[in-house]
Amino acid sequence: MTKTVRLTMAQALTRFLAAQMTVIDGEKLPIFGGVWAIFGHGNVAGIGEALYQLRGELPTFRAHNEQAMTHAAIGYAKAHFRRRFMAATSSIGPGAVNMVTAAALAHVNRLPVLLLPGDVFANRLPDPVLQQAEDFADGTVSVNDCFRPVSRYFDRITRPEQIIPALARTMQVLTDPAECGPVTLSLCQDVQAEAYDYPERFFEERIWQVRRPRPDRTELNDAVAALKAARKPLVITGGGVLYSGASAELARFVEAAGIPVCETQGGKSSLADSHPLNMAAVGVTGTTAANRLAEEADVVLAVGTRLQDFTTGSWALFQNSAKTIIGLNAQPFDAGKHRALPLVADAAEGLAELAAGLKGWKAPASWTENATRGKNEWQAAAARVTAPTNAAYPSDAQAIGAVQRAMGSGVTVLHAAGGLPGELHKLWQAGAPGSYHAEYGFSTMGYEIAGALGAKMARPDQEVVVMLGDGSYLMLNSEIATSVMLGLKLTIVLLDNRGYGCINRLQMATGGANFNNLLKDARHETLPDIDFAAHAASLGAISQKVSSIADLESALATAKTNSRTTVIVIDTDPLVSTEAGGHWWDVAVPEVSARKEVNAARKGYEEKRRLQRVGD
Ligand SMILES: Cc1ncc(C[n+]2csc(CCOP(=O)(O)OP(=O)(O)O)c2C)c(N)n1
Ligand SMILES: [Mg+2]
Repeated sequence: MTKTVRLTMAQALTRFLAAQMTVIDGEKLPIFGGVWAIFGHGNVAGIGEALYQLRGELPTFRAHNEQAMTHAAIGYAKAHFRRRFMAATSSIGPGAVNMVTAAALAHVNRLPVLLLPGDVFANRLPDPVLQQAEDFADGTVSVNDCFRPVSRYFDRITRPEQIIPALARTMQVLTDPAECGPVTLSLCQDVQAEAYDYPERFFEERIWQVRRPRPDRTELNDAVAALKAARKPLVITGGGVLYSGASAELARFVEAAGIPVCETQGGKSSLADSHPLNMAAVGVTGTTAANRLAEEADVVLAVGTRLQDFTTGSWALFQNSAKTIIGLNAQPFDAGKHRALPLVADAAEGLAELAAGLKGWKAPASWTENATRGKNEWQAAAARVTAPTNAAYPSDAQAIGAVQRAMGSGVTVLHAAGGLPGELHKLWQAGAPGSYHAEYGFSTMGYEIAGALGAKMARPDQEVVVMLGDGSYLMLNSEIATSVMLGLKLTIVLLDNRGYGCINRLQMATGGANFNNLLKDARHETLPDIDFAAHAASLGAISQKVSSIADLESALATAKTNSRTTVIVIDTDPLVSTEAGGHWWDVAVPEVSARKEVNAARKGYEEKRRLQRVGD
């Protein structure tokens, strides 16, 4: 006879989550770091009661906004290289759909998070329950169907025993390097509270380890042959390198073969910035060192990258018409992009086997030397734009220089949207793998502070430095209060350029009038003069506004010694960005317009579009 235990579906769900473990550096740990929760009628009585029972083993954390708490869960998973993750539970209706943006963020970035929104009554008796949307034609639709396109796996739990297969599938998706992404289990609120006789074995402890698929022999032979024929090989590293923990294999591989490396936003810090073969950022926000090589490269080994448009310069960067791309990726969808030779494998395993296959083969010395020269030139250019200044309104680059000088490369720097991602991608000198935490897959304004809270939970002993603009701060700052409440200190550097600076620059570059981006160019009765330092202080942070780069550096030195979240605000210039490096990005310019600036921009646009590769 199967031994069973009578539990509600929510009690079974939480018990199961608490029993899932992983091993990191020899230490056995719960794979779920906890559950973020904002309660409402859709989850307080069901999952709320269950979480209370398990609060010792599966901690619950309260936040101020469902999107933000999901950002925190995602930041946690990313900072743990997807080895550990969190769940987030909301009520039904607005609480649930507040998580949809964050679900999309996790989906795009291939990051694991378990979403547990409450849903309408499965028994339909109270219909329409408070916050239920009514579809006139389809009784099975609820607002939680919005999660479907942004979940790797979606299920609606309408009977208590359904949670058994649903949780098995959940763990597959969350722990699989190829499938990894958000899972949504939409929990009908009556079913959360319904009991069932669950088999005891369902709650036995399980240990999950990273799966490391090795390459297929034919694919490996083809990739080795392509590399051996290369005269101008280049490696691009994406987030998959970090998630695989493949940095040491990467270094061994490129050092043995003398192949230069460049990094996507997600892949930055795969190698330390100081590594002589690291040309650093590639693409639209790339360095001249990386982009010059990318233009000429004849074999491009793309490791763990989605090859999104910022990496490929909207597919106009790699100009060598005879090039071959090798797609080393755990996910076949990515491995075969752009007619690549697919090499479906874990990054570390794939690199090790490629290194073995190359056996002493080396790239032509002139190509490697050319790369080193380019790196030196780039470093000189970067030093110029990040140097200290007395300017009243410093540039983002100058603020980055100050943060780098004050904090060094040992901190985790985190960012997501605005002008900073491009500047940091080009200019930040990353240290250890994962010390550069960019959410640039979805580039969500408002990821920064909440995501950093999750990153700090994952790495409590590290300084987590958030860099963000006034726009991102205003969009979602509430978790400053949570960081203070939980004693999770963040150092937040807020660059106030009084508006959406980067979009204003993009608007001008596409021939547009300055319109609706900077506050001064938006419809107003009174020009806002927002006191960010006072705002942050009201949420419990230590805060300060500084008026120079030198003051920023000394405020950061003090922030290092603070034990509470610290917000430092500095006014910056909205019009300046780093000219060195970079590449064209495809942003469609109107074909007809009454503005002559738009017409001129369209002409330039059409010329650039000719560089886009067609069919490869
Ligand atoms: C949620 C969201 N809405 C809109 C955008 C489009 N967007 C990208 S950057 C940006 C402006 C960001 O302003 P701010 O944070 O002040 O940074 P700045 O551009 O001034 O450096 C906007 C509106 C986005 N990325 N995310
Ligand atoms: Mg701004």
